[in-house]
Amino acid sequence: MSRGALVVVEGLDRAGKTTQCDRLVARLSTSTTTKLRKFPDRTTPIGIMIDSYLRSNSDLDDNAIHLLFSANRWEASSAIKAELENGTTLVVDRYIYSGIAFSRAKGLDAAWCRNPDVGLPRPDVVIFLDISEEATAGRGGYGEERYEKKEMQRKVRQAFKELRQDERDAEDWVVVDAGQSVEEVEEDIWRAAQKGIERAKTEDLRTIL
Ligand code: Z5A
Repeated sequence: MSRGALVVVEGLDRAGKTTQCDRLVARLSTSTTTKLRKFPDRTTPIGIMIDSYLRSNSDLDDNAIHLLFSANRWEASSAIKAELENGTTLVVDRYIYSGIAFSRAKGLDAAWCRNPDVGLPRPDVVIFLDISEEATAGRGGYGEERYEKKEMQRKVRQAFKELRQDERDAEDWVVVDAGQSVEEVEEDIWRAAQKGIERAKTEDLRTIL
């Protein structure tokens, strides 16, 4: 039995990650054991602190919240490795790239932002849902949380663009046009996910460098 694939979905707020992760999990589940994970995981003690910050119920230093987001991933790292080794394919809604992009958008140093996540499981594929901040601003629920402001989202989009060019993992990224219909985006994501699933059949799980 080969290991499961680690499929990460990234994108701006309201890009459609939740909608598409649910569809991808449903579709993969017909042929393989599949599980959805979402970061931040707001159910853990660290996640509860993050949730309070995102809802603007508490304030934290930019460096401190960055480290909490990373710690929230490390909390799950052993379970993620075990699940992948057991053959479960994981679809992960946001991962280290959101962590770096949002903190970069606030002006934190790129190398500093990445360091806390070095050593975590590396995705077999990172599917980026690309859409303009103008388009997401018109979608349901926009504006409810701390970062959902056009100027912040513009900076986050630029930070994601720089991340996709980072030679340490540029090969992992697939960009999908998230401005299409839900069904069209689903098809593009399905094709992109195959890249990670094929990699998992032949390669060991890698770690974030
Ligand atoms: N953050 C961070 O700073 N550092 C980190 O390390 C991590 C995260 C991991 C919470 O994330 C915040 O944490 C986030 C980044 C930061 N910034 N903020 N604020 P979250 O993932 O919990 O929340 P979110 O980004 O706002 O995700 P979301 O609300 O779950 O949005 P989404 O999943 O991308 O979209 P959706 O729920 O699937 O769809 C949104 C709406 O659009 C909904 O009404 C859909 O019906 C509609 N939709 C979806 N697809 C389409 C298409 N194709 N056409 C038209 N309408 C559509």
